[in-house]
Amino acid sequence: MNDDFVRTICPYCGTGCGLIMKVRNGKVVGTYPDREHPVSHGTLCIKGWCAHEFIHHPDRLTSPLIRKGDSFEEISWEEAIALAAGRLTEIARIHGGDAIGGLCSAKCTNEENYLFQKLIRMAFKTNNVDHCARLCHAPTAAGLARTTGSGAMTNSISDLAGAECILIIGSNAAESHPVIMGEIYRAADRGATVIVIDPRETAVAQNAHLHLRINPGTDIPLLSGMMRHIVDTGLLNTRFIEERTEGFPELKTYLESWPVEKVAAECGIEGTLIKKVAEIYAKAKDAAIVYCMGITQHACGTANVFAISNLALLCGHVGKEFSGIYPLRGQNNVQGSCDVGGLPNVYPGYQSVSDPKVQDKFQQAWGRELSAKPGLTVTEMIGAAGKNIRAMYIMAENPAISDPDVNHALESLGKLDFLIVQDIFLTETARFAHLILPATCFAEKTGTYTNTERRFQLLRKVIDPPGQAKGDFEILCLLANALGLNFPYTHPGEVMEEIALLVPAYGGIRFDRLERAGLQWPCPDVHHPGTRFLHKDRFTRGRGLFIIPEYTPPCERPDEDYPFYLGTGRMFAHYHTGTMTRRSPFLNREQEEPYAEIHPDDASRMAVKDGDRIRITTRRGSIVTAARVSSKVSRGCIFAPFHFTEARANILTNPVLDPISKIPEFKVCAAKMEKVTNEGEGR
Ligand SMILES: Nc1nc2c(c(=O)[nH]1)N[C@H]1C(S)=C(S)[C@@H](COP(=O)(O)OP(=O)(O)OC[C@H]3O[C@@H](n4cnc5c(=O)[nH]c(N)nc54)[C@H](O)[C@@H]3O)O[C@H]1N2
Ligand SMILES: Nc1nc2c(c(=O)[nH]1)N[C@H]1C(S)=C(S)[C@@H](COP(=O)(O)OP(=O)(O)OC[C@H]3O[C@@H](n4cnc5c(=O)[nH]c(N)nc54)[C@H](O)[C@@H]3O)O[C@H]1N2
Ligand code: SF4
Ligand SMILES: [Mo]
Repeated sequence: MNDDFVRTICPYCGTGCGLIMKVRNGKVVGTYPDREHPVSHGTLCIKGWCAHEFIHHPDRLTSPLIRKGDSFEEISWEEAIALAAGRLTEIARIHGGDAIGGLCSAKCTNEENYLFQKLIRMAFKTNNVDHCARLCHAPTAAGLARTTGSGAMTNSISDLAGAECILIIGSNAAESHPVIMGEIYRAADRGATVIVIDPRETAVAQNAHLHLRINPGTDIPLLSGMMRHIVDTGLLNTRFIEERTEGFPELKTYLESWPVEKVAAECGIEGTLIKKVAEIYAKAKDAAIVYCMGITQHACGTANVFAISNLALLCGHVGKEFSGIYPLRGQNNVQGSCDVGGLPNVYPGYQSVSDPKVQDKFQQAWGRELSAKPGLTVTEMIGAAGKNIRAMYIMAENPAISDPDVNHALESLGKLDFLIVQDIFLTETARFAHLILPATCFAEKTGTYTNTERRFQLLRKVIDPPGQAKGDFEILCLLANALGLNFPYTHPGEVMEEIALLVPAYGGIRFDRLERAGLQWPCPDVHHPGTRFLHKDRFTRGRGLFIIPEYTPPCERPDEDYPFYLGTGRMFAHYHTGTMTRRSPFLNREQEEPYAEIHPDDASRMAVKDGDRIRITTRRGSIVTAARVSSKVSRGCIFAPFHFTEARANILTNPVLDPISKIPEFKVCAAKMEKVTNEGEGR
């Protein structure tokens, strides 16, 4: 029997590890690590090893489906595309183009996302296009763009191994980015000090030199206290501040309001420890700050990012090989989907939709009149569904589980005049659709993903799609042409060439240059080797800017009625809304059921034992789940992963938004809990 082996890229997280997929008789039967891959060097995490397991699942969508009452019926592609184009055109004619909203996807390729935003912008003259980056690193994009000029991770993953100090803030990399965690452990083996700032005792924290178990949502006081101590003890990098930054005097004045004693009380951390950590970071020759959702998913998410950027600038720990700011990007292609314009305020390459020169450039290139008005974000579109938004086109997102205050979101989705969902499975969101389009998964398509270190990588087609399923690329071209746009593309490489023409930083990206190790942007021309780290001699915006991080404590704090802090996030075996990992037998065996972690003292007060059922309630709703009694969470705190449809954590979460980036406060809200004694109750 002849097996084929095809090199490709992992479809899960933004690390972008290299996979080798083993094919037998047209089926993928195994996944192996790629030893020659520039990021993963022959390692994978458990999700990567299992990446083939959901591909041939019998639940895969294989035909377009149309809603008939409460069920769905198969229709042909011709009918499906004609219906989609006809209904969208009609709704735009009656209500205007701004009544249409589109969600593109960090799971799809750069080329697919480029086509998606081009389709929405051209066909409906609206900028209502956004995706899950809004729920993720929107504060990073907004924050770092203002302070440095670029919202991306400054350095490469391999640079971590050279740092002397690694400060990990609000990232559970051991479960969320395990291969990057491996790089951090390598640095520790070489003598680096690893410091973790996280309210939970995560696996990352357990293996760190120091763990600051802060009160949820108090990162700004903590980072300000550290900076204050660095300034007071003269450990700041005066030369770097003078030569490369602006705004320091204002920051210095602001820091006066954060004496270490006040910070200690707010964060629940001893002053001596805050000072010690500040000194280790400031004195290190090279130091990295790694952060993730514990920083961004707050109503002060962008201010949190300002605080991180300030700390790095204060010590000159950026713009160097082994020092930098590492926002670990979440989805396999969330860096790329933002880069190629899947956002409501910018065209590809972060070029503002409201800049007349930019608008003119894209009107010329695409040959249509475009809107200068920034569009709505994910949460705004779903909030306006059935009101200003009459129709939505959702490609590879599952907001019915991933959006905050999801009961409310579902009510809105149900009010749309027309909803198209394009997915590989019949998701909870697809159940609300009028039309479902069956797409191909990562193993059935060609294109590029951009990982967290800005590396364009080639995704290779491994096998043919199931049944009638079509690639997102092909579906977008069919729909665009039916809408009267001319999308003549036959291969994603042609789209990449179009992107390269419109975005100077990707000018040198070509498919044939990506074969071996990919290319890291900026890569302005076809001879450029790509860029390993940013801001070397000057920041993208010129000087690095200190911005005062206004502190707002969590919007809901525990009170008599809701005495607990509830936080939500991830666990190692599952991925987001579970569509893929929960259909992977091996991963599902690791964790089959929903659960929430509660502290042993809280458990014993309520006579709850491990595995007992508890009801968690917030001002939005309740879920019933199994208690996992664990001192990983602090007393008075609950942690619930959001992967489980039968106990949706997002029924509970607070939809309050960060005013700058509009990310919801997924990481903190107030909750109460009780033991469920009657099994039939509360389901
Ligand atoms: N297994 C797995 N891996 C994934 C994903 C997945 O679903 N499953 N998703 C991918 C995606 S899209 C993303 S965005 C990343 C997310 O990766 P992470 O951000 O690492 O994951 P989370 O579990 O959301 O949250 C990280 C940590 O933030 C901490 N935290 C909560 N509140 C605070 C706070 O106020 N301050 C601080 N300092 N910390 C806080 C939590 O305790 C938690 O340990 O993971 C990616 N990788
Ligand atoms: N409570 C809480 N909520 C959160 C978070 C949290 O920490 N706490 N984190 C937020 C974050 S950081 C993120 S990134 C979001 C993620 O939220 P979503 O993006 O909504 O979640 P996913 O499950 O990744 O959805 C991807 C969908 O794409 C489908 N799919 C996969 N590959 C393909 C493909 O190639 N083509 C097509 N057409 N479909 C495909 C999958 O089946 C799935 O339905 O969740 C957010 N929600
Ligand atoms: S670390 Fe991320 S990219 Fe690498 S194998 Fe695991 S899920 Fe895939
Ligand atoms: Mo994310």
